[in-house]
Amino acid sequence: MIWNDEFETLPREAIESLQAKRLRQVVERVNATVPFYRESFEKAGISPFQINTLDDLKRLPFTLKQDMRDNYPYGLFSVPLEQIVRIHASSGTTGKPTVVGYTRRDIEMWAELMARCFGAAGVHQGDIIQNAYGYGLFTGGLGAHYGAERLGASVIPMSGGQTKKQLMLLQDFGSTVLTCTPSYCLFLAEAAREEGIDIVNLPLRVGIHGAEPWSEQMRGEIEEKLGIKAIDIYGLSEILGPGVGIECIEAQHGLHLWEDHFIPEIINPDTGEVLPHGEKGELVITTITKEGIPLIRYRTRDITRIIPEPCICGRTHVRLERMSGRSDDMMIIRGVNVFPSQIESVLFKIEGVEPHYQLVVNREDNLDTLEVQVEVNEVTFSDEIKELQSLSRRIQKDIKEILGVSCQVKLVEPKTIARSEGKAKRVIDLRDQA
Ligand code: DLL
Repeated sequence: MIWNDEFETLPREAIESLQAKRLRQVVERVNATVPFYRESFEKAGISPFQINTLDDLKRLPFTLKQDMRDNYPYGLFSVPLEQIVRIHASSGTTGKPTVVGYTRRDIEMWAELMARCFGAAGVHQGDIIQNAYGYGLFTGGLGAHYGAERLGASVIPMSGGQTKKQLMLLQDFGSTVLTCTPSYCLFLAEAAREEGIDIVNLPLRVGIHGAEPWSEQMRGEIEEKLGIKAIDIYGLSEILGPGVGIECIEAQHGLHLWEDHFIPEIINPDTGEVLPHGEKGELVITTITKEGIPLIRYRTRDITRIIPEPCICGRTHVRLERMSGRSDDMMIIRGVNVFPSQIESVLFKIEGVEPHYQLVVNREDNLDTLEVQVEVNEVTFSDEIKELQSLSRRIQKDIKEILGVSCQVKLVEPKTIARSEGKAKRVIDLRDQA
C-alpha cells in the first residue's frame, strides 16, 4: 500500500526541485544556527549562498561521527533545547554516545516516514504489530511504535528480549507483523521450535528487519522458518532512526530512500569523490527537513550502491541495494576485504549449518588470521568426526573460492554462540591485543 501517494510517487523532476529548495534552506539554517557548520563552511571557503543546485552539494564538507562526538551532547542542535521534545542516543562501541534531538515536527515527520515504511511492507490498519525493537535510548522501539500508531495498526510495545513472552504474545495476541533485528527473529524461531510451537502456522505474515547487516540467504532462512515475508528496513539514529529507507513488498529488492527528506550520495570512502549511480561505495546522507539536528553530508560508513532502475511498485524514490555492511566492520584479511555478510551468504548455503556464527580475527606472526565459528545442527553434530571434518573443509573451500580468503573453520555445538536480543555481534577482533 502506498501510504502517501502524493509524495511517494512524485515525478523525478519534482523530487529534485524540492530537494534543491530544501537543501538551500537547510544550509542557510545550519550556517546561521550551528557554530560547527559555520566554521566548517568557512574553512572550506564556501558561503551558503553559493549552494543553489543539487550539484553544488558536493562542494560542502562532510560531517563525521567524530564531529558529533566532539560536539557532545547538544553542540550540533540547530534549535534551542526548549524546542526539543525527545532525545535519543546510540551507544557506540567506544566512549560517549552520539546524541540526537527531535523537535515536535521531527517526531511527526519520523512517524510519517515509518508509516510509509509499514505501507511499503504491506502492513495496514487492522494489523497487529509486535514491536520487538528495544525501547529506550535506541531509536528502534519508539521509531517503529509511532509509525505503527500513525498507520492506524495495533501496536504491541513488547520491546526486545523476554523471548518466552514474545512467543506467548505471538500466539495469544495473534500478531500479524513482527518488527525486530533479523538475528533476533531467527532466535525466536529457534526458541519456538524448542517449545514445540508451530510458528509457521501462526497468523504472523510480515517481518520488518533491520538495524544490522543481513544477507539474502538469511532472508530465506527467516521466511522459511517463520512462514512470513521478511522486509529489510534501514536507518540510523544520527539521520532519524528506523525508516530512512525500506524495501517494498512488491519487489523485495533495494530499499527506497525517502528523497523528499534525505539526499543520498555514494562516495569512494578513501578519496571522498562522489561516484555515479550504480557504483558501490559509502552512503552519505544530507537531511533536508530535520529541525533538531540537521546533518549535512553525513558519512554513514554503510556500504551500498544506488539502484538506478525504476521500481515496479510505482514509488519514484531511489533504491539502495541491501547494505553489505559498515566500512568499520570490513575485515582486511591478508589484504582481502571481507564483510561478515559475505561469509554469512556462503555459510547459509551449506546443508547442516545453523544460521549462527561468529568471526574471530587475530594476528599470528604478523599475519591476519580468520576463524569462522559456526554452529551445526543436532543431526550433523552427532555425525562421525570424519564427516564433520569434511564439512569444515567444504566451508573452508567455499569461502576461499568465493571470497578469496583462507580461514580456519570451527564447527561448534548447537546453541554455543551467544544469541542477541538486538544487534548481533558477528566479529571479534583480537588483533589490537595481539
Ligand atoms: O539501528 C536504527 C534502526 C532501528 C534501523 C531499527 C532499522 C530498524 P543505530 O543504532 O544508530 O540505528 O545503528 C545504525 O545500523 O549505520 C547500519 O550500519 C546498521 N543498519 C541499520 N539498518 C540496517 C540494515 C538503528 N537494514 C546502523 N542493513 C547503520 C544493514 C543496517 N545495516
